[in-house]
Amino acid sequence: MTAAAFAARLRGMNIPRIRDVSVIATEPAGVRLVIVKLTTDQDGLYGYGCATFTQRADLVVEAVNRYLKPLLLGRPTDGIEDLWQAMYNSSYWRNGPVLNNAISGVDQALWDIKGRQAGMPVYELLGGKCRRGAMIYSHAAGREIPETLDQARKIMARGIKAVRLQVGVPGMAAYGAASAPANKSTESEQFQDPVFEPEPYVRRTLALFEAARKELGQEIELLHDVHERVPPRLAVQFAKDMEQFRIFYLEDALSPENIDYFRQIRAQCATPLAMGELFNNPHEWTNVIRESVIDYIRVHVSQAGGLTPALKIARLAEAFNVRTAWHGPGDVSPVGHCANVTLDLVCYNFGIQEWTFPNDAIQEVFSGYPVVKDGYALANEKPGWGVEIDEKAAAKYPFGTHEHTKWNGGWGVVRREDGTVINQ
Ligand code: GCO
Ligand code: MG
Repeated sequence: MTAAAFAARLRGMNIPRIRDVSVIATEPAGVRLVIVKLTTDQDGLYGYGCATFTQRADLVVEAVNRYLKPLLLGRPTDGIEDLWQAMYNSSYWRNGPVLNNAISGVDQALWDIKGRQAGMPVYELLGGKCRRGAMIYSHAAGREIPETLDQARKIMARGIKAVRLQVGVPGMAAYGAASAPANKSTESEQFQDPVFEPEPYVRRTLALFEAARKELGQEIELLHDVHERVPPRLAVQFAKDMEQFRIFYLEDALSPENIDYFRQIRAQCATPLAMGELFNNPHEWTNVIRESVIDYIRVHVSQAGGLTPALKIARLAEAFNVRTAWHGPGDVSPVGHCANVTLDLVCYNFGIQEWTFPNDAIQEVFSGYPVVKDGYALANEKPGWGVEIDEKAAAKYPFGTHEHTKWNGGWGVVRREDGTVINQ
């Protein structure tokens, strides 16, 4: 569009209204992604938002179609905060993962529309960049320690400056790493599930970081994700034992139910702590930020309800010297990764950005996946998020069998040796 056309567009721009709300449900990389598309009454003006809660993706699709769509049709798109509050309060009960993700899809699409209208990337609407790129980290995982370290070397060879290390525990389920087939806990049917024991996992992880520092050196930034799988008392000791390796951060040392224990970890060691991907409720992130008992807030942006609340979280965190490290695994859509990078670039208290590189199928469905150069993720310079979605291609990757409905699918049931289900 010519500059004159833009200028004409900007002067007395008439306010678009929502003509359609649709959902793109696709899994080009075998992980279920949910994107909301808002189409306005102005020709060619639409926006996309990430609403990905991969374990209950179908429910998010229903929440958008059955509740948010009727609420929003015909509404003007210009008041983003106003619409966000209306959606958030319209269910009376709130702060749950399904509705928050549905709201995020609409919220991020409204920001995309605003950027497309203005002819600017969303980061410009938020005041522009305060860094040229966002330092990323990538995942290295293996069944055995040498395998994890080999993966880490490959990541470092690509100029990436930070690596998350995870390793399997022989004979046990160790989420986030390739594990040997986990032994079944007992002969009785009820307890026939993979076993995970915290102490062997902790010993194994300490050995992993011992070897990593010896073989990879001191410069590389190392991270680890506990996935809230050890009892709080052990988490305190584990964080203390990890201090010697001077890691970038230890993530999810506690489950959301046990975040008060962060005070004890904080009082006993200097290991940097990250938490937040499982948070839904403002009281979860507000308390750990206000007390500065963590160093990095790791919220899954769509889980908090989108860009609008994430901006509030980032600003709150800045006041308490907590830095951002937005959740960025494979179960965040390319639109969500753009929202992450936007936040990374505009917020002063950026920490690090978890990164997932797209496979060919993702690139076939989504254009505009943020580019990584020398270990830094760069924003799209196109209006809005800068993402376009080929919906025909997306339809080639429909939601497959619901592994999340299988007893040991997705985030399956894992038990202690004695048969107790592990959730923290
Ligand atoms: C991370 C997360 C993932 C989650 C996954 C769950 O830090 O990237 O912990 O490993 O387990 O996003 O669906
Ligand atoms: Mg995690």
